[in-house]
Amino acid sequence: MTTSNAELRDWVEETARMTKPDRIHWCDGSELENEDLIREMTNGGTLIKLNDQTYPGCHLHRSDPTDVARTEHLTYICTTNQDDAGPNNNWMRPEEGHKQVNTLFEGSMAGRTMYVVPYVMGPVESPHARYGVELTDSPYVVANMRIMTRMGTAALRKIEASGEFVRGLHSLGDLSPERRFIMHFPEEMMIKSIGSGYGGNALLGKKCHALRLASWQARKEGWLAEHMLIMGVETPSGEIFYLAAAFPSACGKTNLAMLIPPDSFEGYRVWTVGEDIAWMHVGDDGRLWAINPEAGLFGVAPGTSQATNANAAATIQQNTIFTNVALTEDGNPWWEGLSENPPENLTDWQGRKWVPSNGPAAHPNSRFTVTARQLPNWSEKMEEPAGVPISAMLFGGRRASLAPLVYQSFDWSHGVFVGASAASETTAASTGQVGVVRRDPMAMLPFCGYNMGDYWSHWLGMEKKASNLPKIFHVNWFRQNSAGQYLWPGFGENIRVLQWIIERAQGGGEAVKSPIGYLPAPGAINSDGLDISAEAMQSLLTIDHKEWAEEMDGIEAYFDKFGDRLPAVMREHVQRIREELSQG
Ligand code: SAT
Ligand code: MN
Repeated sequence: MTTSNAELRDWVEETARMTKPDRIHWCDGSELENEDLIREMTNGGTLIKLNDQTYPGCHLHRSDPTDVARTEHLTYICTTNQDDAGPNNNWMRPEEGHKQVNTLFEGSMAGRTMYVVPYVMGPVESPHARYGVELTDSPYVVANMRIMTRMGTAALRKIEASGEFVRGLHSLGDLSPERRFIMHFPEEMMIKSIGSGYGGNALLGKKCHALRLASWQARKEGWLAEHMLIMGVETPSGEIFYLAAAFPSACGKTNLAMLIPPDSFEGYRVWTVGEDIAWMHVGDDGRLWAINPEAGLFGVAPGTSQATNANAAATIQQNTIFTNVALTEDGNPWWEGLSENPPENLTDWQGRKWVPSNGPAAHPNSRFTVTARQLPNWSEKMEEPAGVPISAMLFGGRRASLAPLVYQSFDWSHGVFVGASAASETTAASTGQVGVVRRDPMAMLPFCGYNMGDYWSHWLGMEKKASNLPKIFHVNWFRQNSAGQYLWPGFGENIRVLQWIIERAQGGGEAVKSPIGYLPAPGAINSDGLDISAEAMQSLLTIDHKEWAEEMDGIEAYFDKFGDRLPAVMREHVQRIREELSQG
């Protein structure tokens, strides 16, 4: 196969001259092609077939032990001006960036096949969909891209018709962290990634295209590309309200998107439209309409179970690729949290007989890849070209202290401030220390493809473009007491918070004004049938003025890094909140 698009053809040939693959394979996305790939990988040992009775169509992949998470320190935005990348990104000049990686790509595919993977991000017929082509020497990447995007012939036809596509070049190289780079060239709509086979580093449609490059494009074109889930909450009246929510990686986005309300919430249902990324455009009605650019789920396995996320648990029972989970002697996948006690004779994520002294059996960032269509609560709106209208946006993270369970911003501008000042404890989704608080504006810190100061200006500017923007909230499911116990039960019970959010977005719901925003009035969060003390509820819904005053210092110091790219109104929010906090 080849293509009528000369630019694509030339680029494939040019790349082959540099990387020297033995073969070139143009992916059509068919079932047959996938079977061939899977067979090749199982024969070659990079995939292990799981028990066909209990996990039909499922496979396990073990990555290189040094290649298990995104590597933010090796991720670059290459722009002509350093200020355009901003203090939130590692930067290189485009010429330098190309030079740095091209030497590594030289002959990197020798002995391997180069796969040409055309893909669409978004429903294929959506006017908001975007196209890309990933050239990769990893069949594992191809199999994952087939699940995560609309990949194959239909995508190629779209590319040929429009002529526009993001170019993504990926090679495993020698998998050495010393020779690993994830380079973005937004001015050329190009990505070059080498030395890693891991999710966000290697499935280029995801974070590299749908967030870093798309955010750059979205700013130019007046829309938003965000690290947000999209969920529909159906209320007993049958109406469905769509929410978008941004949390840093591994902070429960997947669980929230698939929430199952407790029995006492009769008539409530949650529909999943997306669990990681939202592209939002202003509709004719002045509202923000969101599509999910992805087609699959790339979720964290540990902690996923019938009890915590029955929808995900059911979804990953078939046709799923597991990465870096443990293996039972019956050929089933296993991870911490799947069952209370680990089964006997486990093989750990590195293929060794598991002994507790070696640490967890499954890697803390082990993952499952599966088509969203298998979700019991799959929303058919996921295929809707126009997307869904968003009523409310949620920002949040993991905060053991400080942030209350929920609060509402006063208006759009204040909501942008709330998102911009969000912080969270770090998780295993990225290499580096786990559990330290870092600012993660809009959960986009690792994914914003340009200067965050400009990004906030762009967010603020949406007010001029849209007459009916969503209401903005902040949530924190992870508040702890002094003994380190979680105060809020989380999971399905989070519907209680969503209920208040939906009421507020409709202009109802009881609230009290505080310096940081509207807090739920006492009793406004439905706690019927919930085993929670009045004291716990109170600490979840009150703010400590002294702690918040310190937080304002931290926020201001963070904002200072953005110099004159920081929109002035952000400092005004800090000032106002400070003054109100000091008034008691
Ligand atoms: O590996 S990914 O970047 O796709 C997952 C995540 O960190 O959110
Ligand atoms: Mn994510």
